[in-house]
Amino acid sequence: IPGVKLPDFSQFGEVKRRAMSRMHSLTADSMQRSWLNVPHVTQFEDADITDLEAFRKSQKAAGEKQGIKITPLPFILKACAYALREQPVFNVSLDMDKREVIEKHYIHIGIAVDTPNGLVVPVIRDVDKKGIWELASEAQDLAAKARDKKLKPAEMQGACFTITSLGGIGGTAFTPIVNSPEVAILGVSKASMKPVWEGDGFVPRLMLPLSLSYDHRAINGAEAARFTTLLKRLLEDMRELMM
Ligand code: CAO
Repeated sequence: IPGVKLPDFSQFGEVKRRAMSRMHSLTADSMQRSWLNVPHVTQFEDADITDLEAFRKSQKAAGEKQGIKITPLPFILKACAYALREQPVFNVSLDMDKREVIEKHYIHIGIAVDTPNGLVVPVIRDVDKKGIWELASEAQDLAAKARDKKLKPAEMQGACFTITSLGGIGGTAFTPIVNSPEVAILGVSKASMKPVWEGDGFVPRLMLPLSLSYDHRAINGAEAARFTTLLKRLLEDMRELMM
């Protein structure tokens, strides 16, 4: 592709050049690789997490006793693991050279962590086999390690799917870039109170915006809509996860 030609910026004002960090450089390459190789589509959904949030808040004190901060993230991890199991077409990679689909029979999920040095994606292994406390604790430990630059390479490898949550920051929706060779990524934005029609009137409900970007070579729009619909159902009523 044609490169972007840089003008001499100093003709417009004062400038300073600095070297990219290694992490910045690697992230830039991998973003461009995914963006150019993967035909992206993003599917949006809002999940009503009013009940889930009430439950989460009721568990906060119990979490503090164990030194675990419980956020919506472990619940979203659990719901994604269930959805990946239900819809295995999301748990594949494509080998386009051999025209093969590689199915994965494990569920490891990456979580994007914002650090002062850039974006890092540690991986939680076997999410389907872990409970909410374990997932909350592991996410918290991995995020802390990421921020302290203490992650080992193996802790950043092997993800089947990624969750990128900007929910603690803000925004109503975004279109994440698939972390190729994975074929889908879930973006989570900040939950907010919205009026929801309930048959005879509007009621205030806490709505969580979800943005699922996927590789359209591996996944069709109908499958993506089924995936986000399932995630919505699970986040609105987690009882299905216990069955
Ligand atoms: N809606 C509303 N509030 C939310 C929320 C959401 N979707 N998600 C988290 N929150 C709340 C949490 O509950 C917490 O509030 P309380 O202390 O009152 O419970 C607060 O926001 C901060 O949460 P957090 O960000 O510390 O924790 P987390 O588990 O939600 O996220 C992590 C952890 C590591 C994903 C996050 O810190 C992070 O780094 N996010 C950025 C990821 C990123 O940069 N993505 C972009 C990648 S592409 O450039």
